[in-house]
Amino acid sequence: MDYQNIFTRVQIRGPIYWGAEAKDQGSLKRGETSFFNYWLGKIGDAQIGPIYLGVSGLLSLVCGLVAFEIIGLNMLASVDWNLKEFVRQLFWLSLEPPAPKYGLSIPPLNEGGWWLMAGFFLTMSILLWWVRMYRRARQLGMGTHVAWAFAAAIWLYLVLGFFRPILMGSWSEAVPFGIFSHLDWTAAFSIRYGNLFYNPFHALSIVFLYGSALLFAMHAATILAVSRYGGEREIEQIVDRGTATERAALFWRWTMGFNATMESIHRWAWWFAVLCPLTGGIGILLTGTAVDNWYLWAVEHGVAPPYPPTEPAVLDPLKSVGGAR
Ligand code: 07D
Ligand code: 07D
Repeated sequence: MDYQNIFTRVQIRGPIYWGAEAKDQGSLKRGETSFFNYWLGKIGDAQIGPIYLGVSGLLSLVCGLVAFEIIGLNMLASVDWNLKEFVRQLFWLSLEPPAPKYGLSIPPLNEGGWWLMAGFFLTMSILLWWVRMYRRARQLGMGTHVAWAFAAAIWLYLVLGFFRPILMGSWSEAVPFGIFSHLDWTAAFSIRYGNLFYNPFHALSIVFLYGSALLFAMHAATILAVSRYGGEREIEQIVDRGTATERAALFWRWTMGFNATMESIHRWAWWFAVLCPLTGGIGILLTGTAVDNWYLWAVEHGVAPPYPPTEPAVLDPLKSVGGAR
């Protein structure tokens, strides 16, 4: 039978492995519990743990829980503490940022104060989790690539909810906490600033988003296709090109004349993933601060054609008297 290795998972069970020696144990000792799970072994390593719960990890979980509670309880309050309605309307419920009249000041709790507090704790939680990623990698003598990739996502998150609202002078500019409400915010943002498709950084972000998916598919498919020759043992294949690498490389030279290397493909993947939120964050930061209408910006720069001349002329509605800011 032909071995294709798409759904097949080879599950290997050795004795529990405690991991490489770390330089030191950090603020709290690494956990001493470990066990096997058959079903998780179907998609990854069957060994669960030992887990490390350091100070930054613990604080991050606490802050995350506080944010989650604030959001959840506010949502529950918004349906009059009715659990059934809470579940039924969950995706439509939302904790909204303060109204524009409050600017960057601290509003009353039920007029955006809870939103500000939830945002603070969520941000603390995310930043502390970043510290955990960074410190665990250093202790294992690894590079800090994961932490820096995570930082790129945090950059977009901070632009959306912190840096841009501050530049605009109002928390009301930030994203609400809610499943559909944050989608509404996204759609409204695009319309308010003249269609985000004309924002070149949005376009770049999409390039890297689609590019990430393409690279992920190409890389994963290539490695799975040569796993029968040991292709997934990538490190060995970097220092000593085996027959798996030779075949994979030749496949791409045959089909497109050029191949990445066992090492460089990961650099491609890392940069594509990182550049998606990095360019996106630049695009959002420019919106409303430097550029008020991306369509008109595109017309001005010869990217988009202007509307055909009409009588009376089409004016930017936001520049007319009473246009919303
Ligand atoms: C698969 C890894 C697992 C992560 C998951 C997300 C929460 C939220 C809600 C407490 C790929 C866990 C979700 C913790 C709990 C509350 C109220 C990652 C994987 C499963 N979005 N967005 C989603 C966030 C923004 C947009 C889904 C977060 C911007 C669009 C999920 C942020 C804009 C669509 C979600 C954030 C935007 C979504 C699935 C932060 C522009 C969808 C996410 C912190 C970038 C999709 C109903 C996913 C959907 C979706 C979370 C920001 C646009 C709820 C945490 C403001 C157009 N977003 N989003 O799988 O189905 O990510 O929405 O910035 O279509 Mg979003
Ligand atoms: C959200 C980074 C923050 C996340 C963090 C994770 C937790 C969860 C979980 C315990 C995703 C924290 C995690 C708290 C804990 C557990 C389980 C990254 C995030 C730190 N767009 N658009 C993008 C497309 C349109 C709009 C990017 C496509 C319309 C706005 C991406 C289309 C309008 C914004 C993208 C399309 C519009 C974006 C996001 C097509 C709406 C942004 C990249 C085909 C009508 C964001 C510059 C990303 C951005 C963004 C794709 C259309 C609005 C490339 C494909 C025209 C307002 N859009 N978009 O990595 O950066 O997100 O824009 O139509 O802000 Mg868009």
